[in-house]
Amino acid sequence: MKTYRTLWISDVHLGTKDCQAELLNDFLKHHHAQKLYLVGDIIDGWKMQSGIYWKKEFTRVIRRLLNLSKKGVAIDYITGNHDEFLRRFANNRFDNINLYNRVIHTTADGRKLLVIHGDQFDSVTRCHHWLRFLGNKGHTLLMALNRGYNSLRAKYGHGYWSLASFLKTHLPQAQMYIQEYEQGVAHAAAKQGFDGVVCGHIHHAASKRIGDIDYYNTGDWVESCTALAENADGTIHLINWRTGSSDSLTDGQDNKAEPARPFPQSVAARLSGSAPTPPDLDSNDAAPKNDPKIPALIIPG
Ligand SMILES: [Mn+2]
Repeated sequence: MKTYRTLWISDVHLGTKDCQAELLNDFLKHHHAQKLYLVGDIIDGWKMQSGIYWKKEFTRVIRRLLNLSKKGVAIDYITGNHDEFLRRFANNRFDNINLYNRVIHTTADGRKLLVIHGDQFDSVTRCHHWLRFLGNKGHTLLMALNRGYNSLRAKYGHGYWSLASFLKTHLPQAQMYIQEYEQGVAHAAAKQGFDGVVCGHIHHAASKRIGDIDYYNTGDWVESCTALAENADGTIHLINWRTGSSDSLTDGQDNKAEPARPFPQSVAARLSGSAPTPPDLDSNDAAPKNDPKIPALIIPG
């Protein structure tokens, strides 16, 4: 059992076939923290509207979380767009779990991090066609293909191979989307005076520096099975429970500082709030302003 000061997980998507609840239960069994942030899309309310899919493992995840909170683990549930039905209840306490739309975390080394699901930043990317394509039917199809392919692989003794992350690293539009999203989030966090940001939403785990901002993305429990962990000294690293690896911000070649790139003027204007549709960052309880028809499970995996 490893003990941390803080753990962050997001994008579990309980209620969907691709949710890796078994791996998450196993992860929660082996990792302990004083504080646990659930950074949105834990329960997939959107998918449930088109029929309930529920497994015992999903109940086990919920029971485990409730048990942790009873045992004194402070749990903050940050709402996401797939569990946006919870947004109207933000700033309330359920059992021992606090519900927020965004929250500020102060690390042991004194950094102020904005913790937010991240769908609020969808408007900063210009790749909306890509978003729409992979958002609903495209994503469902992709994950079905991925499941079929991996069950074949398992049959012949091969390990898990992610079609989604293959596409993500090979399709320039996907790479562009991720980069614009990360830059947009970092830009907005810097504008508001934060030292860093923890988000999820795009199912692409990261722990890196963008300009002056520490950018952390929790990843997901659909494919990557990743979590962020803060040590007693305030350092934060990624844990990959599928591969068993862990990366810290200060080592590993992926963690080199990335310069904050100049923004297209229209995007910069929106982020600074001078245009009519700034990302919803200034209130704890406002509903998301982006088109709810654009699903948020954008870049799978
Ligand atoms: Mn999301």
